[in-house]
Amino acid sequence: MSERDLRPGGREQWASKIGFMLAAMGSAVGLGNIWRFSYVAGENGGAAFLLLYIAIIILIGVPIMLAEFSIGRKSQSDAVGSFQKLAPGKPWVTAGFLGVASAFIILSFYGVVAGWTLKYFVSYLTGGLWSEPADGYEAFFGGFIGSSVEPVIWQFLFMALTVGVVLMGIKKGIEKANVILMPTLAILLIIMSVYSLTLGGAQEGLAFLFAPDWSVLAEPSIYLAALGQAFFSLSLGMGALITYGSYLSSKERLPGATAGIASLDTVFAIVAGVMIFPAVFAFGIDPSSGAGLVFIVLPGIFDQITGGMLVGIAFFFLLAAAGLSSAISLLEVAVAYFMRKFSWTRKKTALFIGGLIFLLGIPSSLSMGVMADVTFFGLVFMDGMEYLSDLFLPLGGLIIALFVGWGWKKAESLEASDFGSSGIGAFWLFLLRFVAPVAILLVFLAQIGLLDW
Ligand code: LEU
Repeated sequence: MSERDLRPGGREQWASKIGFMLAAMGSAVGLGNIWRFSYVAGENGGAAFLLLYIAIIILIGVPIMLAEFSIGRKSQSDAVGSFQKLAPGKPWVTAGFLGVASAFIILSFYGVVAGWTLKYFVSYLTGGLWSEPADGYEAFFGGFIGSSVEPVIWQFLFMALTVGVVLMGIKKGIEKANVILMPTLAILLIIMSVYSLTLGGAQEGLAFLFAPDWSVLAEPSIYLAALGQAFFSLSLGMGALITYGSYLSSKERLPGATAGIASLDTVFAIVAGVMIFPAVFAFGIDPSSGAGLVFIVLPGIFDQITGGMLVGIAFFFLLAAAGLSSAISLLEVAVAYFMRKFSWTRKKTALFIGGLIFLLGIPSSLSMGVMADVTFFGLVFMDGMEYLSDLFLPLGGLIIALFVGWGWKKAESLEASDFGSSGIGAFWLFLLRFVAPVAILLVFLAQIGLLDW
């Protein structure tokens, strides 16, 4: 890094506005849009879930995303340091600690799933998946994730890549990687969606995704699932966007960036749905079959396409890359915090924290096999970690909304967000002060069964 990249205080900055946008989009778009969105939507009834999800994005997700960017840019510090700087001695810093904890929790299992995508990429590359395995794609996937050693090796490789990029620093590492990969992934997803629609399950698949069966809304758990997925997919409540915002200079316009990032992320998820669900029905798979959905359905699609192995190579490469740009943002949360806290070098911090998170992820990987009987809250380890993130992220978001809505002076919030005195700024504050907190609280109450309807 050259001298010019550092400001007084020695922190880095994005090289350009587009670099920031791409990195934030890279954080948002990842396995969450494809792997997690499709299986959570599949488990929660499809279309009604999607509408609930979109409503949450607009009313809760977008306002909180802008709040996170505003906090980060204003404080020019990491997730914890931001609150300590902006509101010293106040309890708001809880949101920062929750963010760092969430980054650990999420990256631990995210690395496992991203490792699966690496395995699939390499299997396509080397011919292992060019034709359907003798006992089918489902058994292949089950056999792979259920084994003890191999998935952990892939998880290790993925974590090593993540650490490698974070080691290089935000500009050289994080900013560069996203420029080519993201648009390519978008194009491939669209092509695959169009193809998926020709497989014979188009009508059922589209109906599942777009024709709501409202009765599923009577199930209280759908609300936490949609809220948790919205936070996960937009990278909210985990400190990532505070941290990325802190590498911004004050020249940028935050509301436009926020709207762009949130829309893109949502479009990615919907296109992924259009790619997956028609194929799910064409192949007679149960949409609620869980976390393996894309790993079972997509190879089925590639199998039908002439030259499908090439598409398979490209797709799993891009999926792993999208996962990498998200994983980087998670690791950066923890690295930025510990670097400042203990005055460690970036290198030492990235290696140490990355190693710790890798170890924390091993039980998640094993919970697909030898540890399948070990449960907490009635869930296997990996599902338990996901459930914990469904709780932590909105909780962090709630505190952030209250902090910017009530903890800051109105003029301060409006200035930090670039809204100035515009009417839309007042509406944003209204969402942060009332709508988002009340909605999040209601979802929590519904989840613990205190809300009866
Ligand atoms: N937003 C990312 C995704 O959708 C995940 C996050 C945990 C960094 O994959």
